[in-house]
Amino acid sequence: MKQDTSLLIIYTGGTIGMMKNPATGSLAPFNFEKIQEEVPELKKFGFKLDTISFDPLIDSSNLQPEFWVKLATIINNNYNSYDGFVILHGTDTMSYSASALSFMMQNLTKPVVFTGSQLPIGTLRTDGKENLISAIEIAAATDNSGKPMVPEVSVYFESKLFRGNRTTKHNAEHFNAFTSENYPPLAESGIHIKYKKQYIHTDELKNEFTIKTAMDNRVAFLKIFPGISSEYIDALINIPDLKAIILETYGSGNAPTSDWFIAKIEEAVNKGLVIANVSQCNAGSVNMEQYDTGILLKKAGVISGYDMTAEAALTKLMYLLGEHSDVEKVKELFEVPLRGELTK
Ligand code: ASN
Repeated sequence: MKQDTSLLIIYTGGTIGMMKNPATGSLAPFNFEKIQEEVPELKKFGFKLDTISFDPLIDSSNLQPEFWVKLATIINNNYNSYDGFVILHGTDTMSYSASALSFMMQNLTKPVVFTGSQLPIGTLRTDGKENLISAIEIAAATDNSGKPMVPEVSVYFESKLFRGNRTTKHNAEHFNAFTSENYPPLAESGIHIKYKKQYIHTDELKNEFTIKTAMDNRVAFLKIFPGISSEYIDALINIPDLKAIILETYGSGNAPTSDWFIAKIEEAVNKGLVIANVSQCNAGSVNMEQYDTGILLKKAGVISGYDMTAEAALTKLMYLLGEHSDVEKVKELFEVPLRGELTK
């Protein structure tokens, strides 16, 4: 760690900073000063820790794309003044935000670590303290040459640091709320924090840091299920101005082979919609060449999400549609890794 390290903590809300509303018994966010009171250890870091709090603080289930723009703008405005950023965020949509930010930020060379907790920081058995303290340590960590250890968007939770756009919230009960089935952890903490340098993105990025904020939300999910009807698909593909549909398929990218189903997908492609294929499984990859049930989708013009999470696929499409009006360009870029979000 450098002598004059400075970090910015951006507090957006989430369970980590909530306490019980005595009237209703439900959890609502409280301010950052309260967090500091609960974690006096923060003073021991011995470097500059500044804080920006969102107003209002939100339960992350209320998140909208404008929130990502606000977050990216705060990082952009403060980029040159800090060595790294820690974002305190609700767990429910943390993987969406980490994915969105990874695409919106261009030429990132500093750590942006998302964390939160399953139990509020004021409760005895909270996981919030360890998550917060370790996330700060990771955001401040440098290698022997003084370069940040993890210059990418990551999620720290329950002793593991993951690439943000590879994560999914998979557990509503356990402290290990997040999983990254298709990419190994970037670091693991025990007595020491062990960084897995071979998995961390450390390419020299010469261009200046910028953000892109034109997220286009005219995107929809279509989860395939036994019994899906043509009316259901019709309703979706006829949404006015819809630009893209993410098909959540079975296994390695499979869907029904019925003529009516394939005809509906072809109809959507011919209307100019981007139809992308991600798997309902957390682990493994879409391979539309493995079974007849996938080949027909490919022939109909469906593009592959490979091993991308649904969260990464959604936010990547919002980002690409915001940046490019040419549908073919969107399709081309969707299938290539932009921030380490997919493996081909
Ligand atoms: N509902 C909370 C949120 O996402 C859940 C949490 O943070 N554990 O804001």
